[in-house]
Amino acid sequence: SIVNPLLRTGYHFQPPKNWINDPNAPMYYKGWYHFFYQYNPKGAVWGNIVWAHSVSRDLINWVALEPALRPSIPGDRYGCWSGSATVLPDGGGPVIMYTGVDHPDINYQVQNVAYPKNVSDPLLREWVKPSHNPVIVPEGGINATQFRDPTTAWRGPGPEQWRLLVGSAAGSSPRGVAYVYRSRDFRRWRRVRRPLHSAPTGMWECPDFYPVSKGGAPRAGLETSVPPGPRVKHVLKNSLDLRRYDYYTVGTYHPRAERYVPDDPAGDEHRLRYDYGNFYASKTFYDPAKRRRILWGWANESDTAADDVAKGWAGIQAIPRTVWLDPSGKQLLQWPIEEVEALRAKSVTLKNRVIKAGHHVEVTGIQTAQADVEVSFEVSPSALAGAETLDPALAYDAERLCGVKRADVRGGVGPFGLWVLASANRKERTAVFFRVFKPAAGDKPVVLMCTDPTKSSQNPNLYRPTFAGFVDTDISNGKISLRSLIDRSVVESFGAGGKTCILSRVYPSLAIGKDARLYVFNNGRAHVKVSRLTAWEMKKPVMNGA
Ligand code: DQQ
Repeated sequence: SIVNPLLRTGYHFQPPKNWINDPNAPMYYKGWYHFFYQYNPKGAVWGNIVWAHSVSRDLINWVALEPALRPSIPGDRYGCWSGSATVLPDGGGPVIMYTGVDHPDINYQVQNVAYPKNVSDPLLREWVKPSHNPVIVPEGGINATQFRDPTTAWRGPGPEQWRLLVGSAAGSSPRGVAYVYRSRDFRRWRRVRRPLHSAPTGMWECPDFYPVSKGGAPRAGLETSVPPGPRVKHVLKNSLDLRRYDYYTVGTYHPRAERYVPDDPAGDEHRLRYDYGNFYASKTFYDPAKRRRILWGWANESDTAADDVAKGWAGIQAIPRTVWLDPSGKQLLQWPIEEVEALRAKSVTLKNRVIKAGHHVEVTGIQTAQADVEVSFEVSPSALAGAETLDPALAYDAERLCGVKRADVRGGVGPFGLWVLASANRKERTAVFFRVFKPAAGDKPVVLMCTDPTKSSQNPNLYRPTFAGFVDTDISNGKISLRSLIDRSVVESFGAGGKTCILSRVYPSLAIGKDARLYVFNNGRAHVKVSRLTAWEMKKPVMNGA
């Protein structure tokens, strides 16, 4: 089969060809952002995994270097899997801890360490693996086939000051587990007997653990070793192997006991997600240059493996996001890093445009296959009384709710939002929208955010589930905002200033290149006002020489 090359993303991180998956060891070092990722140098399917390496001054324009880690020692002969970097204090340079597979059939996993050959090279081109690898092996009943993805290390009390987590699974159900290891030198690691935390979710891949500032300046991040305190909470994120999504809890870290307790006792069941779409194996790092914490996440393809082979590539990284704690303390907020705005080119703006019930308006004057759209909606507060009632059986299941109440199902207040990557006849369109439900007595209205790609393409061989999350926002003033980053075969949306995010991969067959259009739609019974909408064409950055 032939896949239209115009479906390849323009400003999302990608190598020129082949398969990519997890982000690895993001860091800032001597004026450069470093990004490593799981990469198959031989094809567009998973396998032969090495650590590819790119560097950037701005997290947007990328230069590809030689792979940093490839199988070369007994401890990684069958693969260099995911891991993280720790930049040592006082000019000590960075250290990478990563998972090596040292046995082919059972995927026996160990943890290795690697150092730059030359810490004064800001590009960190060459990495060496000391002969004392592996430095952590599965012992004491740990399942050797479910033991991987070491985190960035942080410092705590005691002589073995460094700590990190390794993701695992224990028991037959099994529980997801994050084991803590301590070290003074990144060479000898000792496991703390009880894990930092565990939950009945299945295997935890790619754990991430970091402090966030409570009541701090908006968007401010904290260095990974900042200890807990009255103004510092911690976040634990895990990637669910079985469900293929990343979830997190906000909670309290107790360094002496090496325990973490989520604030919401049901947090491991309710499962706040960074993203309710296609976003996995994510990882954050602290950027000392701009004092922020940045989140990277992998977005897999949702076409067929055969199409990936035909394209010659598979997988992208989401646009890096700044993450910080919402003032409520209950969840995180995310926003595309400000640098992405440097790609904004020609724009159009709509102001105070009323979209009547059942109507839509096209946004014309720019090309929108590769665009950034920011929109503020307003419904009159009195119209909120006309919102639909929420089926109690679906009240906790955003995904099912959106599966039933798709973009084309007429509502009361909403569905309203954007049709992106739409064809001129609108046969193809991906809907990104909100739908408001009447509150139970005394509560605030419930806001659902959805991406509905069921009409995104005429191509029948695509995986196109609806994606959805609730938005914990007070819409009683009638206002809500949406931002969507559109990039040819990806739509990355941020609801209510980054409270709820959804990334979706779509592969139009008509709405490609110049033929892609953008609309605002309202399929509810209440009028909706677009108080302001600006859409920008996005330029193509330097992307690894592609
Ligand atoms: N991908 C890596 C593993 C990790 C998984 C292998 C998550 O280390 O657990 O490519 O996508």
